[in-house]
Amino acid sequence: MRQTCVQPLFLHQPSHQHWHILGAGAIGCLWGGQMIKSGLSITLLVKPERGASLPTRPKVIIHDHQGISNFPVTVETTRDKTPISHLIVTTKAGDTLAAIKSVQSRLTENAIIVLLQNGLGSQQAVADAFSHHAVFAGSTTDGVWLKNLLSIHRTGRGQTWLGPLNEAASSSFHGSAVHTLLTIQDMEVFLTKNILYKLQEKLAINSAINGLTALIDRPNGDLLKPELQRTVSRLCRDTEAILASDGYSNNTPLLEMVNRVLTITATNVSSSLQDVRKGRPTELPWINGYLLTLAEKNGVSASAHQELMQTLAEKGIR
Ligand code: KPL
Repeated sequence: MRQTCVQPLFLHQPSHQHWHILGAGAIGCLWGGQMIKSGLSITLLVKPERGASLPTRPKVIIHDHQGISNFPVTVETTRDKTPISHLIVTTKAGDTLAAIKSVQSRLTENAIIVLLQNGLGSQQAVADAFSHHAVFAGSTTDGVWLKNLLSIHRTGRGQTWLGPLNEAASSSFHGSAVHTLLTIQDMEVFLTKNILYKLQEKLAINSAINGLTALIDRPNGDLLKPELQRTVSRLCRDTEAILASDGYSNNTPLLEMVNRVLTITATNVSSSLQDVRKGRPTELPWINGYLLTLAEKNGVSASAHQELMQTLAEKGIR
Protein backbone atom coordinates (compact mmCIF):
# COMPACT_ATOMS: atom_id res chain seq x y z
CA MET A 1 0.00 0.00 0.00
CA ARG A 2 1.33 3.45 -0.98
CA GLN A 3 2.19 5.73 1.98
CA THR A 4 2.51 9.47 1.55
CA CYS A 5 3.44 12.24 3.96
CA VAL A 6 1.60 15.05 2.27
CA GLN A 7 3.13 18.46 1.62
CA PRO A 8 0.41 21.10 1.92
CA LEU A 9 -0.60 23.21 -1.06
CA PHE A 10 -0.68 26.87 -0.16
CA LEU A 11 -4.04 28.34 -1.05
CA HIS A 12 -5.18 31.84 -0.36
CA GLN A 13 -6.06 32.02 3.31
CA PRO A 14 -5.98 35.23 5.32
CA SER A 15 -3.16 34.87 7.87
CA HIS A 16 -5.51 35.57 10.80
CA GLN A 17 -7.78 32.69 9.78
CA HIS A 18 -6.84 29.73 11.95
CA TRP A 19 -9.41 26.95 12.30
CA HIS A 20 -9.95 24.84 15.41
CA ILE A 21 -11.71 21.51 14.91
CA LEU A 22 -13.52 20.33 18.01
CA GLY A 23 -13.89 16.52 17.97
CA ALA A 24 -11.24 14.19 16.60
CA GLY A 25 -13.61 11.46 15.42
CA ALA A 26 -13.91 10.27 11.83
CA ILE A 27 -15.32 13.50 10.35
CA GLY A 28 -13.01 15.73 12.45
CA CYS A 29 -9.94 13.81 11.24
CA LEU A 30 -11.15 13.85 7.63
CA TRP A 31 -11.66 17.63 7.67
CA GLY A 32 -8.44 18.20 9.60
CA GLY A 33 -6.35 16.06 7.24
CA GLN A 34 -7.84 17.52 4.07
CA MET A 35 -7.56 21.09 5.39
CA ILE A 36 -3.87 20.58 6.20
CA LYS A 37 -3.38 19.10 2.72
CA SER A 38 -5.00 22.26 1.33
CA GLY A 39 -2.56 24.51 3.21
CA LEU A 40 -5.12 25.72 5.74
CA SER A 41 -3.96 26.35 9.28
CA ILE A 42 -5.73 24.12 11.82
CA THR A 43 -5.63 22.75 15.37
CA LEU A 44 -7.51 19.66 16.50
CA LEU A 45 -9.18 19.96 19.91
CA VAL A 46 -9.61 16.86 22.05
CA LYS A 47 -10.85 16.19 25.58
CA PRO A 48 -8.13 16.44 28.28
CA GLU A 49 -8.28 12.67 28.94
CA ARG A 50 -7.62 12.01 25.23
CA GLY A 51 -4.66 14.41 25.23
CA ALA A 52 -2.67 12.08 27.48
CA SER A 53 -2.84 9.18 25.00
CA LEU A 54 -1.54 11.18 22.01
CA PRO A 55 1.92 10.61 20.53
CA THR A 56 4.48 13.45 20.85
CA ARG A 57 4.22 14.19 17.11
CA PRO A 58 0.59 13.48 16.27
CA LYS A 59 -0.48 12.81 12.67
CA VAL A 60 -3.87 12.40 11.06
CA ILE A 61 -3.76 9.23 8.96
CA ILE A 62 -6.24 8.82 6.10
CA HIS A 63 -6.64 5.43 4.41
CA ASP A 64 -8.51 5.53 1.12
CA HIS A 65 -8.58 3.79 -2.26
CA GLN A 66 -5.35 5.62 -3.23
CA GLY A 67 -3.34 4.45 -0.22
CA ILE A 68 -2.37 5.98 3.11
CA SER A 69 -1.66 9.70 3.70
CA ASN A 70 -0.14 11.21 6.86
CA PHE A 71 -0.71 14.78 7.96
CA PRO A 72 1.32 16.08 10.94
CA VAL A 73 -1.19 18.00 13.05
CA THR A 74 -1.26 20.35 16.03
CA VAL A 75 -3.48 19.00 18.80
CA GLU A 76 -4.66 20.88 21.88
CA THR A 77 -7.01 19.85 24.63
CA THR A 78 -10.20 21.76 25.38
CA ARG A 79 -8.44 23.01 28.55
CA ASP A 80 -5.75 24.88 26.61
CA LYS A 81 -6.06 28.64 26.39
CA THR A 82 -5.31 29.81 22.81
CA PRO A 83 -8.11 31.97 21.39
CA ILE A 84 -10.54 30.40 18.93
CA SER A 85 -11.80 32.55 16.04
CA HIS A 86 -12.98 29.87 13.56
CA LEU A 87 -14.48 26.74 15.06
CA ILE A 88 -15.66 23.59 13.27
CA VAL A 89 -17.53 21.21 15.58
CA THR A 90 -17.58 17.53 14.60
CA THR A 91 -18.68 15.99 17.89
CA LYS A 92 -21.71 13.70 18.06
CA ALA A 93 -25.05 15.53 18.24
CA GLY A 94 -25.55 14.72 21.92
CA ASP A 95 -22.14 16.09 22.95
CA THR A 96 -22.14 19.25 20.86
CA LEU A 97 -23.56 21.94 23.14
CA ALA A 98 -21.49 20.84 26.14
CA ALA A 99 -18.35 20.56 23.98
CA ILE A 100 -18.71 24.15 22.72
CA LYS A 101 -19.44 25.37 26.24
CA SER A 102 -16.19 23.72 27.36
CA VAL A 103 -14.26 26.14 25.08
CA GLN A 104 -16.65 29.11 25.37
CA SER A 105 -14.16 31.28 27.28
CA ARG A 106 -11.66 30.89 24.40
CA LEU A 107 -14.05 32.10 21.68
CA THR A 108 -13.12 35.53 20.31
CA GLU A 109 -15.89 38.14 20.13
CA ASN A 110 -16.53 37.53 16.41
CA ALA A 111 -15.77 33.81 16.39
CA ILE A 112 -17.73 31.82 13.82
CA ILE A 113 -19.00 28.34 14.58
CA VAL A 114 -19.57 25.65 11.91
CA LEU A 115 -21.57 22.60 13.07
CA LEU A 116 -21.32 19.19 11.37
CA GLN A 117 -23.79 16.89 13.15
CA ASN A 118 -26.29 14.30 11.99
CA GLY A 119 -29.99 14.78 12.63
CA LEU A 120 -31.71 17.93 13.85
CA GLY A 121 -32.17 19.66 17.18
CA SER A 122 -28.59 19.86 18.43
CA GLN A 123 -27.73 22.59 15.91
CA GLN A 124 -30.67 24.77 16.97
CA ALA A 125 -29.66 24.43 20.62
CA VAL A 126 -26.21 25.84 19.74
CA ALA A 127 -27.65 28.61 17.51
CA ASP A 128 -29.88 29.69 20.43
CA ALA A 129 -27.16 29.50 23.09
CA PHE A 130 -24.56 31.29 20.91
CA SER A 131 -26.87 33.71 19.09
CA HIS A 132 -24.29 36.54 19.13
CA HIS A 133 -21.88 34.34 17.13
CA ALA A 134 -22.37 33.50 13.45
CA VAL A 135 -23.47 29.84 13.60
CA PHE A 136 -23.38 27.78 10.38
CA ALA A 137 -24.49 24.18 9.99
CA GLY A 138 -23.45 21.51 7.54
CA SER A 139 -24.82 18.28 6.18
CA THR A 140 -22.38 15.74 4.78
CA THR A 141 -22.59 12.45 2.93
CA ASP A 142 -18.86 11.66 3.22
CA GLY A 143 -18.33 8.00 4.11
CA VAL A 144 -15.65 7.63 6.76
CA TRP A 145 -14.97 5.63 9.92
CA LEU A 146 -12.47 5.87 12.73
CA LYS A 147 -9.94 3.00 12.75
CA ASN A 148 -7.85 4.19 15.72
CA LEU A 149 -7.03 7.47 17.41
CA LEU A 150 -6.47 10.06 14.58
CA SER A 151 -6.58 7.29 11.96
CA ILE A 152 -9.53 7.01 9.59
CA HIS A 153 -10.75 4.99 6.65
CA ARG A 154 -12.46 6.94 3.87
CA THR A 155 -14.97 4.65 2.19
CA GLY A 156 -16.67 7.09 -0.14
CA ARG A 157 -16.39 10.66 -1.29
CA GLY A 158 -19.64 12.51 -0.66
CA GLN A 159 -20.80 16.10 -0.68
CA THR A 160 -21.07 18.64 2.12
CA TRP A 161 -23.49 21.55 2.20
CA LEU A 162 -22.92 24.49 4.53
CA GLY A 163 -25.32 27.31 5.31
CA PRO A 164 -26.24 29.93 7.90
CA LEU A 165 -28.30 28.85 10.88
CA ASN A 166 -28.90 32.09 12.76
CA GLU A 167 -29.30 35.78 12.02
CA ALA A 168 -25.64 36.59 12.77
CA ALA A 169 -24.57 33.98 10.19
CA SER A 170 -27.11 35.10 7.55
CA SER A 171 -26.03 38.72 7.76
CA SER A 172 -22.32 37.85 7.45
CA PHE A 173 -22.84 35.02 4.91
CA HIS A 174 -21.28 36.66 1.83
CA GLY A 175 -18.06 37.90 3.38
CA SER A 176 -17.80 35.02 5.77
CA ALA A 177 -14.76 32.78 6.29
CA VAL A 178 -16.89 29.70 5.49
CA HIS A 179 -16.05 30.45 1.84
CA THR A 180 -12.49 29.27 2.59
CA LEU A 181 -13.91 25.81 3.29
CA LEU A 182 -14.99 25.52 -0.36
CA THR A 183 -11.29 25.32 -1.30
CA ILE A 184 -10.53 22.10 0.63
CA GLN A 185 -8.75 19.58 -1.63
CA ASP A 186 -10.49 16.29 -2.53
CA MET A 187 -13.74 17.40 -0.89
CA GLU A 188 -16.92 18.70 -2.46
CA VAL A 189 -18.15 21.53 -0.25
CA PHE A 190 -20.98 23.82 -1.34
CA LEU A 191 -22.88 26.72 0.19
CA THR A 192 -26.64 26.97 0.49
CA LYS A 193 -28.87 29.62 2.01
CA ASN A 194 -31.33 26.88 3.01
CA ILE A 195 -29.30 24.47 5.14
CA LEU A 196 -32.43 23.37 7.03
CA TYR A 197 -33.69 21.72 3.83
CA LYS A 198 -30.42 19.80 3.38
CA LEU A 199 -30.47 18.72 7.03
CA GLN A 200 -34.10 17.56 6.71
CA GLU A 201 -33.29 15.64 3.52
CA LYS A 202 -30.37 13.82 5.19
CA LEU A 203 -32.38 13.21 8.37
CA ALA A 204 -35.19 11.69 6.26
CA ILE A 205 -32.76 9.18 4.72
CA ASN A 206 -31.04 8.40 8.04
CA SER A 207 -34.43 7.90 9.73
CA ALA A 208 -35.15 4.85 7.55
CA ILE A 209 -31.65 3.34 7.71
CA ASN A 210 -29.71 4.05 10.90
CA GLY A 211 -32.05 2.74 13.60
CA LEU A 212 -32.98 -0.37 11.66
CA THR A 213 -29.37 -1.33 10.87
CA ALA A 214 -28.51 -0.75 14.55
CA LEU A 215 -31.34 -3.12 15.49
CA ILE A 216 -30.43 -5.95 13.12
CA ASP A 217 -26.66 -5.43 13.51
CA ARG A 218 -26.11 -5.67 9.76
CA PRO A 219 -24.61 -3.44 7.01
CA ASN A 220 -26.86 -1.03 5.08
CA GLY A 221 -27.39 -3.32 2.05
CA ASP A 222 -29.32 -5.85 4.15
CA LEU A 223 -32.24 -3.42 4.29
CA LEU A 224 -32.83 -4.10 0.57
CA LYS A 225 -33.96 -7.64 1.44
CA PRO A 226 -37.72 -8.05 0.76
CA GLU A 227 -38.49 -8.99 4.39
CA LEU A 228 -36.97 -5.69 5.62
CA GLN A 229 -38.26 -3.47 2.80
CA ARG A 230 -41.73 -3.48 4.40
CA THR A 231 -40.37 -1.79 7.52
CA VAL A 232 -38.15 0.58 5.50
CA SER A 233 -41.20 1.59 3.48
CA ARG A 234 -43.35 2.19 6.62
CA LEU A 235 -40.58 4.34 8.14
CA CYS A 236 -40.34 6.34 4.90
CA ARG A 237 -44.11 6.95 4.83
CA ASP A 238 -44.09 8.19 8.44
CA THR A 239 -41.07 10.43 7.82
CA GLU A 240 -42.61 11.99 4.70
CA ALA A 241 -45.83 12.82 6.55
CA ILE A 242 -44.04 14.20 9.62
CA LEU A 243 -41.62 16.39 7.65
CA ALA A 244 -44.45 17.56 5.34
CA SER A 245 -46.23 18.84 8.47
CA ASP A 246 -43.15 21.04 8.97
CA GLY A 247 -43.15 22.42 5.43
CA TYR A 248 -40.63 20.00 3.87
CA SER A 249 -41.32 18.45 0.47
CA ASN A 250 -39.29 16.55 -2.10
CA ASN A 251 -40.32 15.49 -5.62
CA THR A 252 -38.59 12.12 -5.29
CA PRO A 253 -40.35 9.54 -3.09
CA LEU A 254 -38.28 8.94 0.06
CA LEU A 255 -38.27 5.14 -0.41
CA GLU A 256 -36.61 5.63 -3.81
CA MET A 257 -33.96 7.94 -2.29
CA VAL A 258 -33.33 5.55 0.61
CA ASN A 259 -32.99 2.51 -1.66
CA ARG A 260 -30.53 4.41 -3.85
CA VAL A 261 -28.39 5.20 -0.77
CA LEU A 262 -28.70 1.58 0.43
CA THR A 263 -27.43 0.36 -2.95
CA ILE A 264 -24.47 2.77 -3.04
CA THR A 265 -23.54 2.13 0.62
CA ALA A 266 -24.52 -1.57 0.72
CA THR A 267 -21.34 -2.72 2.47
CA ASN A 268 -21.17 0.28 4.87
CA VAL A 269 -21.94 -0.03 8.54
CA SER A 270 -24.20 2.92 9.41
CA SER A 271 -22.87 5.48 11.88
CA SER A 272 -25.49 4.38 14.44
CA LEU A 273 -24.49 0.73 14.18
CA GLN A 274 -20.83 1.80 14.54
CA ASP A 275 -21.82 3.63 17.75
CA VAL A 276 -23.66 0.57 19.08
CA ARG A 277 -20.70 -1.71 18.29
CA LYS A 278 -18.39 0.68 20.16
CA GLY A 279 -20.79 0.88 23.14
CA ARG A 280 -21.47 4.60 22.57
CA PRO A 281 -24.81 6.42 22.60
CA THR A 282 -26.20 6.85 19.07
CA GLU A 283 -27.49 9.99 17.34
CA LEU A 284 -30.94 8.38 16.94
CA PRO A 285 -32.56 10.77 19.48
CA TRP A 286 -31.68 13.56 16.98
CA ILE A 287 -32.98 11.54 14.00
CA ASN A 288 -36.00 9.35 14.82
CA GLY A 289 -36.41 11.01 18.23
CA TYR A 290 -36.58 14.43 16.55
CA LEU A 291 -39.31 13.09 14.22
CA LEU A 292 -41.30 11.72 17.18
CA THR A 293 -41.26 15.13 18.90
CA LEU A 294 -42.29 16.88 15.66
CA ALA A 295 -45.06 14.32 15.04
CA GLU A 296 -46.48 14.89 18.50
CA LYS A 297 -46.30 18.68 18.12
CA ASN A 298 -48.06 18.61 14.72
CA GLY A 299 -50.51 15.78 15.48
CA VAL A 300 -49.14 13.36 12.87
CA SER A 301 -48.92 9.57 13.23
CA ALA A 302 -45.43 8.16 13.80
CA SER A 303 -46.21 4.53 14.63
CA ALA A 304 -43.30 3.02 12.64
CA HIS A 305 -40.75 5.29 14.38
CA GLN A 306 -42.40 4.71 17.76
CA GLU A 307 -42.16 0.92 17.36
CA LEU A 308 -38.55 1.12 16.16
CA MET A 309 -37.42 3.37 19.02
CA GLN A 310 -39.31 1.21 21.53
CA THR A 311 -37.68 -2.00 20.27
CA LEU A 312 -34.24 -0.33 20.28
CA ALA A 313 -34.78 0.91 23.85
CA GLU A 314 -35.78 -2.63 24.94
CA LYS A 315 -32.43 -3.85 23.57
CA GLY A 316 -30.63 -1.07 25.51
CA ILE A 317 -29.82 0.93 22.35
CA ARG A 318 -30.19 4.68 22.94
O1 KPL B 1 -25.34 8.73 6.74
C1 KPL B 1 -25.34 7.54 6.94
C2 KPL B 1 -24.92 7.07 8.27
O2 KPL B 1 -24.43 5.95 8.40
O3 KPL B 1 -25.08 7.87 9.23
C3 KPL B 1 -25.83 6.61 5.86
C4 KPL B 1 -26.43 7.41 4.73
C5 KPL B 1 -26.86 5.66 6.42
C6 KPL B 1 -24.69 5.83 5.24
O4 KPL B 1 -24.17 4.85 6.08
